[in-house]
Amino acid sequence: MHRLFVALVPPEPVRDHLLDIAEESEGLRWVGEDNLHLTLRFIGEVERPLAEDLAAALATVRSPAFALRLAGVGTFDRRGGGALWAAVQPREAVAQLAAKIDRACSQAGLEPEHRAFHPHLTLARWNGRRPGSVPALLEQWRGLPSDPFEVAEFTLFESRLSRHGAHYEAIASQPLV
Ligand code: 2AM
Repeated sequence: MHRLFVALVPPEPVRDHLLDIAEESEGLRWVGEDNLHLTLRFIGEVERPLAEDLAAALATVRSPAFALRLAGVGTFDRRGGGALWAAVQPREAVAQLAAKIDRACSQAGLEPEHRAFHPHLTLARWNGRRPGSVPALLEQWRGLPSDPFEVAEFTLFESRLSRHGAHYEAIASQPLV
């Protein structure tokens, strides 16, 4: 089985900027710079033939390149833990791309995604209760100044779990034109 998802990877200066203050807070597991991404479509576990059909369908997606910028931070509280994430603007551009990718996944045989799309870049996670450092991080990053950056491709990733945590391997990238 292959655990797949489709995502955007922001350029390196943006990833550096996002993780600049990572080491200053306790109780959070920061996402490694190589793992920072914005998920466009979570696929989950699929068998090899479907993975190949998905890759082929994603290679047919035609969508324009667009500019995004970071737009503040927020938190999710989930079962047993939570996450700190960065938002992006304009959300419409990224939502349109996600919708095209979802259609391609449906053509390859997946059920359409019924959950609402909440574009975000997960920055850090925690287990259990929210660490005391989170309110200060939210305050500090409220404005999260960022120049626009160009989104010129999207990538099909395979997530592999190891003793050291999740590692995301790029399977194929599709240019946006
Ligand atoms: P997250 O960043 O909000 O945790 C690889 O695991 C990517 O897929 C991450 O971006 C993760 O989102 C997302 N992901 C993992 N499990 C998911 C699920 N069940 N539904 C939607 N997205 C998921």
